[in-house]
Amino acid sequence: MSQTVSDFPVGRLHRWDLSGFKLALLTALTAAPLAHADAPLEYFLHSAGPAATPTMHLGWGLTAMCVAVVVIIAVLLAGALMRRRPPTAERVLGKEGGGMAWIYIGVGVSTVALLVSLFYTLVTLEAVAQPSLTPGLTITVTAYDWWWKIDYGDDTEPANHFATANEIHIPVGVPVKISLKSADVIHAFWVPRLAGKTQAIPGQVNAQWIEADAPGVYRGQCTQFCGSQHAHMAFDVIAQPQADFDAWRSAQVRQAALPADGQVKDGQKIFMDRCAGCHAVRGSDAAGAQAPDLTHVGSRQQLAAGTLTNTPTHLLDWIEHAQQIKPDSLMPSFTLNVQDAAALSAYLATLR
Ligand code: HEC
Ligand SMILES: [Cu+2]
Repeated sequence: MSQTVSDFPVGRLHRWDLSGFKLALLTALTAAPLAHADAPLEYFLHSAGPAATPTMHLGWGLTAMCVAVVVIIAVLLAGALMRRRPPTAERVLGKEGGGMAWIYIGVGVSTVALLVSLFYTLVTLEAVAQPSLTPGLTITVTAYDWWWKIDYGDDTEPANHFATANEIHIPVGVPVKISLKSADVIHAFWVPRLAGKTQAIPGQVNAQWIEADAPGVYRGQCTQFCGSQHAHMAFDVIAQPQADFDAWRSAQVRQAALPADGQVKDGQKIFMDRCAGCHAVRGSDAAGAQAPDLTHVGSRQQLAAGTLTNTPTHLLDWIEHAQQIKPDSLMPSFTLNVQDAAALSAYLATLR
């Protein structure tokens, strides 16, 4: 039997379209977390280290339980709404029976579900409290309005002590202890893929540990509202193979080179006049302590706590327009003539 165009089941075609759409939506929803497995963002649905994995499993588990509760209640509610009832005249109060059973079931299931989630939460807290190995490396992180100071080593070992800003390097597969302080107000340190949140409280030293399973850049963010630029208080954790980490560390320990040529010398003079009160450059007389250490600023990927990518243009933009780029930040905007801007840029370019 031949089929003409008008016989074609349009209705069914329509339904096919819809199910294709649903399939695409479902695929997108389930694939999204996988596609983002390597995203360098605050992507908390895929953990990247043992301090975060138990918490992530707990999160998925509690979410699944909540979804199950909502679905079961929705089904029961739909069943109750669609159930046939006797005519009004025949309804007798209290005689139907069976109602109490649902109450016992509801209270019983809720009690079990809450106890299981309490127990699971306690087990998770215990699992992430301490790393399995004693951390070989301690990094002191101090939160400032609105940036992060990162200290490696301390004054007991001046030769190995250096400070950087908004960029934490760690070796892969090694637990690292974070000693957390605040210089002003309460902030919170959070690298979603590596560990839970920890507050940075003035006058107190809190501890957290992080460990990355694989090399990569893991984004962190202040998660306690700390003033107008709270949202621009990000940082990167860069996990590297041990050899790369050691190379990075020995490059950071080095002091800045002495300026050789004329323009760089002019730039350094401008820096000493206008910047050194706040910023330090090790190997020079600049020893300001209330702003990021700039000894190796050129080696960093971001400027001003994740606000700008670190390029020579952005660097000069930042110096001339800090108050427009990050209003209220504790760095003033500077007016520089073309010559001074070029000299300062030339000097800063040597700090890498
Ligand atoms: C009054 C103190 C002060 C002075 C003076 C000052 N800065 Fe800053 N600077 C800061 C603070 C505070 C920050 C951190 C701002 C933030 O991210 O919120 C900063 C950030 C920076 C950064 C970004 C560093 C990073 O790793 O993110 C650069 C580069 C910089 N300043 C360069 C300069 C230069 C060059 C001068 C002189 C022309 C200068 N600053 C003068 C306080 C100062
Ligand atoms: Cu903050």
